[in-house]
Amino acid sequence: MSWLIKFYPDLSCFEGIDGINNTKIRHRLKKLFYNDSYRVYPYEKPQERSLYKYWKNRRTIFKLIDEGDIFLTDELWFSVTPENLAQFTASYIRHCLPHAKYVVDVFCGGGGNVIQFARLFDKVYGVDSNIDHLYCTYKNAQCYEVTDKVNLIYGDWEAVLNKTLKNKINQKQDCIFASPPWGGVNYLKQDTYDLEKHLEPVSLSKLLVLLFKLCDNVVLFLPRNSNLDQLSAITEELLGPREKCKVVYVKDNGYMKGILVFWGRPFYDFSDQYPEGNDNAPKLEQERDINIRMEDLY
Ligand code: MGP
Repeated sequence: MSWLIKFYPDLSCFEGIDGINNTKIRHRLKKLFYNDSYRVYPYEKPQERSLYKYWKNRRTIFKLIDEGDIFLTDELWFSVTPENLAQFTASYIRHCLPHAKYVVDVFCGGGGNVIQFARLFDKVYGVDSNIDHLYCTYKNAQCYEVTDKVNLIYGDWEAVLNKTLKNKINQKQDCIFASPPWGGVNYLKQDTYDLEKHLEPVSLSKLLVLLFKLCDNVVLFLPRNSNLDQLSAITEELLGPREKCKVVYVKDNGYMKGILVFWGRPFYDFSDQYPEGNDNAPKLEQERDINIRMEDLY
């Protein structure tokens, strides 16, 4: 049976790979399945020395990594969201958006976030323009037994969001998440990370312009040294002076890993769901609302 899967992998989870223009991509995908590419053998260090520190922390990336069914490219070693953080992100969004059905992960990479969203939502759409990464997401979702909740869409994020996902997302209820490439492991070399210059494939403002067109609830995972003044200025520019975003500094194992930035009222205004004094309202240890006019609100 396993040889059959090797020759005829189930590609039904993948969208955007049909048609004559995508022949090479389908061929590439089948080859990846056939060669069992990128499998992580948990006790073998990656060849690239700069990846050793990520390998040492491999069990924080995927807790099931020792089972031998996790798949990572070199780039994914350093960019996958560690499991605890992905779990926290998914459950915080679930609490704030109790009626959400769909979550879209725009640069889904190795599937760290996709897997945790799939556990808590009806459907997750994972988008990536790198077919090797989509393949890894699929394999990792298989390891966590969540492929039935996952749709993987190959293509440029802008085109996919505009064409394929526009009619599926409920603007008021669902959520778009993105952990875009930060430009590699050197992102900490500058004291402050410039979100307009260094974020890939486009600047923060360009990314947000499209995301806000599709959905009110947007969550980004960004470098811990991100320029908060830029976040504040861009929020004001795109949403007006009265809107704000919530910034949460997230740690794993005691170490700061990045910031989660939430746009959308349900992420900071709990008055509908939790009347005043109700202790069940989501609370975060380290959070900061960025607002242009803090004095108006407090
Ligand atoms: P890190 O800062 O490179 O490593 O990545 P660490 O373990 O904090 O070591 P230190 O030496 O910097 O203290 C920390 C986390 O940030 C990773 O696990 C990823 O979740 C995330 N991350 C890092 N990079 C370079 C990227 C990136 O390019 N894109 C995305 N989306 N996430 C990244």
